[in-house]
Parts: sequence; C-alpha cells; structure tokens
Amino acid sequence: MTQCAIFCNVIDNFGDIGVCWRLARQLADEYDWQVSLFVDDLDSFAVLAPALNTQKERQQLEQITLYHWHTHSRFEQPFDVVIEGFGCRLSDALIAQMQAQTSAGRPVLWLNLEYLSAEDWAMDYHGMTSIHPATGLKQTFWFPSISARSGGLLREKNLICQRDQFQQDAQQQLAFWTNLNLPDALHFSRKISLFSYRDMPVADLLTALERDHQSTLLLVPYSQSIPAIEAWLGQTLQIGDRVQRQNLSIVVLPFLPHMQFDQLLWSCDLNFVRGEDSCVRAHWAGKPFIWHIYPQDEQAHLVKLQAWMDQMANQTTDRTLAQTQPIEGWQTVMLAWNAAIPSTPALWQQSMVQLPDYQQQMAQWTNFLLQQSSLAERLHDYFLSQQISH
Ligand code: TRH
Repeated sequence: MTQCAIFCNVIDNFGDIGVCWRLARQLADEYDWQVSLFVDDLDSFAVLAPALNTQKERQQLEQITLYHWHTHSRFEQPFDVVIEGFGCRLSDALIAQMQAQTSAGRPVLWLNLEYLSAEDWAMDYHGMTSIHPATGLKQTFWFPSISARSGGLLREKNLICQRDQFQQDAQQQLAFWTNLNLPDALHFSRKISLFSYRDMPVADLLTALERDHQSTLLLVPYSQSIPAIEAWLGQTLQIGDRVQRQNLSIVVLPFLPHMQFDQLLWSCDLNFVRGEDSCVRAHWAGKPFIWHIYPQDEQAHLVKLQAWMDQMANQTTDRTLAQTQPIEGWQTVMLAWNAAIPSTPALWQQSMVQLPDYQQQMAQWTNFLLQQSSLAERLHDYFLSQQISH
C-alpha cells in the first residue's frame, strides 16, 4: 500500500489545513493510500475537525494518522510520497531520513504543493523539478489550477453526484435548513452566503439588498466578515442571531463542518468565498460567486484575480453573440469587493439584476472544469508514472 505523508504549516486562517485535510481524505478514500498528516497547529485544525484531540501527539482521525508536527519530529516509518503543503519547510533531519530511505532502495516522491493560481507562469512551472543541494533529492512543484496542464483542483469523485442529489431533493434541503434553525429559508427570493476577509465594501452590498424589491436571506458564518456587518447594523452579532432590515434578513451561522459548508454553497444563489479552498468549493457548487482573494504584498493578489477572471471569461463568453455583459458586470463588483475599484449600492443593485445570466455562465465554467481530472487523480497518476520510470 502506498504510504503518503502530508505536511501542513498553518500560517493563518483555515485554507492551508482545509486543503491538506481534503487531499489527505481523498487520497485515502479514493486511492487506498495510507496517509499521515503532520500539522503544526492542532487548535486551528480542531475548528475543521472537532473530533480531534488537541492534546495528542499522534491519533487516528477517520482513516488518517494525524501527527502533531514539531521541529524535532521524525518519520516513524518509510513514506513513498511526501507532500509539503504551501511552502512549509521540512527539517534537515526529515530530509536526511528521506535520503537514507532512497539510498536504501525505496525512493521518495517529494512534492511541493503550491497555492492555486490561474496565471500562465504557474501552469508553466507545474511539474518542474529542482534538486535539493545538500542531498541530491528531487523536488517536484505542484501548482493547482484550472487547466489540463496544471496540478488540477481538489474534487471528490462523488461530489457532483451528491450535489445533484441534494439540489434535486426538497426534503434534503428542508432538513439542511431546519438543522440550521432556518425552516423558512426556502421562502426567500434569494439566498446569499458571505465568507470573506475583514476589508470589503459590505455596506454598499447590504444597502443594495435591504432596498431591493426581492427578499434576501444573507447567511454569514461567524468569521472576519462580522465586524463590518456589525458596523453597518450598529449592533453586535452572535452566532444564531437574526436581524431584519427592510427586505434583508441577516443570519449569523456557526462554523459548519466541511460537508455542511458545501451544502450551504449548493443552496445559495450567490456565494461570497475567500482564500483558496472555499473558492474551489464554490466552483463545484456551479453557482455565481464573488471571490475575496487572499491579500498579498504589492497587490500581487489582484494580478492573480485578473488571471482567473480572464480565464473564466474566455471559456464562457461568445463574443460574437455579445454575451459578455453579465460576466463583465460581475467582474466589476468582484474588483470592487477586493478594493481594486470603488463600489456603490447602485453597482450591486445592477449586478443583482444580472444574477440569472451570471448563473448560466457560472454553470458553463463549472462544466468546463468538470471535464478535467481532479488534483488527487493527477497526483496519483503522476506517482504511478514515476514508479514506472524508476
Ligand atoms: O481561511 P482562508 O482565508 O484560508 C487562506 C487561504 O487558503 C489562503 O490562500 C492562504 O494563503 C491562507 O489561508 C493562509 O480561506 P479558505 O481557503 O477558503 O479556507 C477556509 C476553510 O474553511 C475551507 O476548507 C472551508 C472551511 N469552512 C468550513 O468548513 N465551514 C465554514 O463554515 C466555513 C466558513 C469555512
């Protein structure tokens, strides 16, 4: 059985561990790999996986062996694949163990899992290798992205089937909403989920929604989005709160388990997502979304955002049929949400009118991506190809 180790250094938020945890489960579930996950911050991980015991140095979590990763950690067994999540650095001692294992005739596939990017350079760099100077071991760079020549996107084999069943089954949907204490959710004209970073022009969005002739249920997981909403409301918010302003109902949700978070995205007409993992999940929902991209120095994130928007527009617009308008309108508010241009309530109101068209283009974009293999599948195939070449 293939032994795989994934290392995750939680920098901040939940994206690093969210991606590593998903990848670990997929490799174990779908390819029968034996996966060990080494995580340096169990407290953050426990938010996503409440079943884990933050006091234990080693434990079984579902089918994954979870290690609390320290600088002095050592491998307790040989591994065929070692994945460094998002540029986290392995200690010299761990690398020396990999070298010893390779010299003893059991080579290690050493992968650097990078951040998602739709930029051309990322696709060009995908699969490139470098030689570790001290040991001569080969490292391969893995760039998740949206084209067939990239590292792909994380997507479970049965995800779309589960999504379709959920979206076609009114009982499942009602059970979902009832479980969130929102049995009336289906009566709203529009449902929007909002998961973002602190700085976004939420006041313009909320003003547009309260004035809109359609009723909106805005579902906000308790997160960095809350302070700006509190400022607009002029009151503090707690998990479970429900506040009405004209045609807008705002509900504060607890942090949901991964599966329920997916169901929330499947259930809404528009999703505001952020970072990396929730953005990929919003793709699989097949619904319109606004991406609050992780801010980087020197506005590098805006270049990344533009590359993604360009790729999406190229795949979903037939310029000869003059169908560019909805996506362009939504790209304008996406730039505004990321503070790249000014926003106004009128801008949001106008975009809401175009939501059904944006929905169609999003469905097209999702279908384009669904024709490609998933990240786990590509990684598995790459491992097999390296086995053959040895
Ligand atoms: O938390 P994030 O902002 O993570 C970010 C990004 O990954 C960014 O690229 C990285 O540089 C930075 O971390 C360090 O956003 P992201 O990636 O969407 O991760 C959120 C995770 O939380 C994702 O796995 C979905 C999950 N989630 C739930 O499971 N339930 C919830 O209720 C919510 C709101 C999120």
